[in-house]
Amino acid sequence: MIDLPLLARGKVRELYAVDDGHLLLVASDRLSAYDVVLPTAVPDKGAVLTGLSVWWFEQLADLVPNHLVTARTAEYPDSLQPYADELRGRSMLCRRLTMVPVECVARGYLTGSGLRDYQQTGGICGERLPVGLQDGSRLPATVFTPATKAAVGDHDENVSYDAVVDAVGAELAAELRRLTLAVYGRGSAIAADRGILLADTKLELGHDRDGVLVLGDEVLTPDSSRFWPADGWQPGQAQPSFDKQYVRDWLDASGWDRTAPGPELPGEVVERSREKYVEAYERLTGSSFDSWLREA
Ligand code: PZK
Repeated sequence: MIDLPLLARGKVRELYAVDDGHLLLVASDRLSAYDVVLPTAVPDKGAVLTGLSVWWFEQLADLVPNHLVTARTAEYPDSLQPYADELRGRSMLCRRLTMVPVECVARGYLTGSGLRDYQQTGGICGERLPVGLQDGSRLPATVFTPATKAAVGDHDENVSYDAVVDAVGAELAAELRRLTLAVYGRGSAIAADRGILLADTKLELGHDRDGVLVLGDEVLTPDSSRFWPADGWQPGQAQPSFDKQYVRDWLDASGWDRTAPGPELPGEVVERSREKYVEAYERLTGSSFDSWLREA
């Protein structure tokens, strides 16, 4: 147990206060499927997602500064040293930001809440789209589809660009859109080189004490983005998820009604799922996952 003030708790992550200017973001090995956090953890999932985030922050550093101070536990403050073994590989010491109250999403492909909006309105977040698009279709151009955080347990609500302008002003809204599209562009280009499609991604940005807009949270992980194997891409149906498909297939076959708590996963499903997360790390970064654990 980490005896620090808990600032926020997500479905599978926790955020602790370290001191005035710093936070600790801790990724658990929990996994959510069909919006339910499953009772069985996937060993190393939290470390894979943290290692991926740290790697992506480096790949994006010329586009946008980020909140990462260090993910090396040896460099953590003395107050965290009692927890070093528990935190190694799956935590990031971050600068405290004032978060912008907008979930910044970029979509290059149509699926999920974007598909639902499209089917109901012919567009997403007020942006019209061509007729005839299907689940998984490539969009004619990447779209910024902002959302606002809903109450705990609820889904974020897609909002129009004008609503973002009303909430944060025209200047910041334009900067959020520019940075979100730039991050998606860089991320999708790198992923495509490795045979992976980046369907969409969600960013959180905040201002540091100097008023500079900074990328926060985790970035371009399988929990904040949809990654699809490029070779299986076929619009007109749900695309297989790079990381979670094996778990979803097993859950579908199990007869589970998708209500909490969800079934325990068998060992082979856990092991296969762990392998997919590690494979995602290694394919994207070109480095071994073990090297990440040694580095942290
Ligand atoms: C912050 N979240 C979302 C993430 C959770 C909740 N650097 C920062 N400074 C201030 N606030 C945040 C961050 C970051 N990142 C992020 N909420 C606040 C969130 C992870 C787990 F429970």
